Amino acid sequence: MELLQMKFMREYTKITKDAALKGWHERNGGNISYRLKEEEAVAIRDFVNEESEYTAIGVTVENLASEYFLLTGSGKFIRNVALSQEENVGIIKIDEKGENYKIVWGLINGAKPTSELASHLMSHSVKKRKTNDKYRVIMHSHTTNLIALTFVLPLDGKVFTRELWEMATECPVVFPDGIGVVPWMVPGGAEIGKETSNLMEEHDVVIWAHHGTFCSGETMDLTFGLMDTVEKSAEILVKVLAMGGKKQTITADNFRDLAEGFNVILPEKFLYEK
Ligand code: 2HA
Ligand code: ZN
Repeated sequence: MELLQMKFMREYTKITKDAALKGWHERNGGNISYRLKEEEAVAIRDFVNEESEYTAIGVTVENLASEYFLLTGSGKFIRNVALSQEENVGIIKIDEKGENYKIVWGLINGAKPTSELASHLMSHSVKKRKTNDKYRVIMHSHTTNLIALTFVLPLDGKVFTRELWEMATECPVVFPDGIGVVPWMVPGGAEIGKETSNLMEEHDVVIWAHHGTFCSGETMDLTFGLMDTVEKSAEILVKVLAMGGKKQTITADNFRDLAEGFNVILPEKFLYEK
C-alpha cells in the first residue's frame, strides 16, 4: 500500500483538516505529531529514505530512541496538509541515543520539523512512560477561547480545571486529571518544552498563556476530541462571563456524585471551597 493510503496518514490528514476548519490554525499556527506503531514503521520501509543526515534535537529523549514520528513542518500551514502532505508534513526517525533526528519522508524542498519539536518530543517521552506506551499523539492548537481566558482567569491549573469542568457536565469525565497552565514564555525551545512536559506528567491538557493549548492522547480521534471538548467549554465560559457571570452552577458535591456515577476519580484539589 502506498504511504499516503495508509490509515495513520489518512487519519492525520483528516485531523489537520478538521482542526483547520475549527479555526484553531490560522496561518502557520499550531502543530501535530503522531508516534508510529511498530507495524506502521515496518509498513513504511519501502517508501522512506534512511540515508539522510541526523540533526540535533536540542534535548534528550532517551525512551524515544529509534521511534518514528509523523509531524507538521516548521512554518507550514495546517490547512494545506491535505493539499500536499510531502511538502507540509514529514516522518522523522530518532537516533539510538534519543539526541538526534533525521527526516526519512516528506518535508521536501528543505523544510524542517515544527518549531515546537522540543515540546512535542519531551511530551511524547513523558506520555510514553506514564501510559505504558499507549499515548501516541501530541496536538498544539491556537484555541481562541482558551487563549482569551488566559487574560482574565488566574494562571493556575486548579482554577482553569474547576471553571472549565463547571461549563459542561461531560468535562470532568473527559479530562478528570485536569489542566496545567504554563505562564507566558518564549515559544519554540527546550525551556518551554521542559515546562510543558513536566505538566504532562499529571495532565493531558496544558495551556500556554496568551498562546494556545497542548493536548495528548492515545489516538488522533481522542486527542482532537479532547481539544474540542476543552475549547468548547472555554467558549461557554467566555459567553457566561460576557453575560455577566454565573448565577448558578455545578457544585463541588455535584461533581462528587458525578464521580461516583461515572466511576471516575476527580481529585479533591479541584473541588475546593469557593
Ligand atoms: O507553528 O504554533 O507555537 C507555529 C506555532 C508555534
Ligand atoms: Zn503555537
